Amino acid sequence: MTIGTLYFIGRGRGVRDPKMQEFYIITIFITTIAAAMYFAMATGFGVTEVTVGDEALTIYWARYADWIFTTPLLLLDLALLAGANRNTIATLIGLDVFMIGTGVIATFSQTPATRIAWWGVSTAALLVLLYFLVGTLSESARAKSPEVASLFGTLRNLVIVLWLLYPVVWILGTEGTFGILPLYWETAAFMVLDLAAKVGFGVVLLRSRSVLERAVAPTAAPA
Ligand code: RET
Repeated sequence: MTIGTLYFIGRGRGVRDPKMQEFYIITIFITTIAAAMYFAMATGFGVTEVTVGDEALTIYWARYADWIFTTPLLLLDLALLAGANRNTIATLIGLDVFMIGTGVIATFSQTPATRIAWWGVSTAALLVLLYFLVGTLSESARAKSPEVASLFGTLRNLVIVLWLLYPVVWILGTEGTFGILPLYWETAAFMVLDLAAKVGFGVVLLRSRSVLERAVAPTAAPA
């Protein structure tokens, strides 16, 4: 995450257009927050236990502290690329904070049934959010330019595939209480997902300066 941050800082050097700078600033914050939260988890700060029945679950709560800030920032990157309006941005971020918030309730609930019920609520919010990405946001991206629409399409597909895997890892992992995926493998899976969803996403987004220039160029007023 730190290497990703340094790479994005390097790529952003010399960018003078304030609208273009927004993409770099947002993306740099995403990996900076993640690097800090991973450091917290590695040093034992971001970890606690929750008792479910007679079992003590190890909870890495710093993950959720990371996601509550980084997932809205990822969506903001996508929304700025697509040229979405304020209402669309607010709806997306609202759904996202609701998703992570209810995911936190799921994580700290003390019975398997309530944990799974809140997981269901959170997953439903994720599905509605992805529906907005496919519908409203893709439509705004198409109205920009073919290059912007194509970059948006790549990032949107990356988000759909990766984000859908988070609830799967959660429910199969220790949090789901089914005990299918041991903590070690769950941790490894979240790490790979986090790297791909943050650093991978940022590399693709910031790869082409010319596409970002097109994204921030004012679109012609409709006749
Ligand atoms: C939880 C558990 C409950 C159900 C759902 C979840 C979704 C989490 C997601 C996280 C995305 C994180 C990203 C991080 C960094 O880049 C909270 C695991 C739906 C979608 C993209």
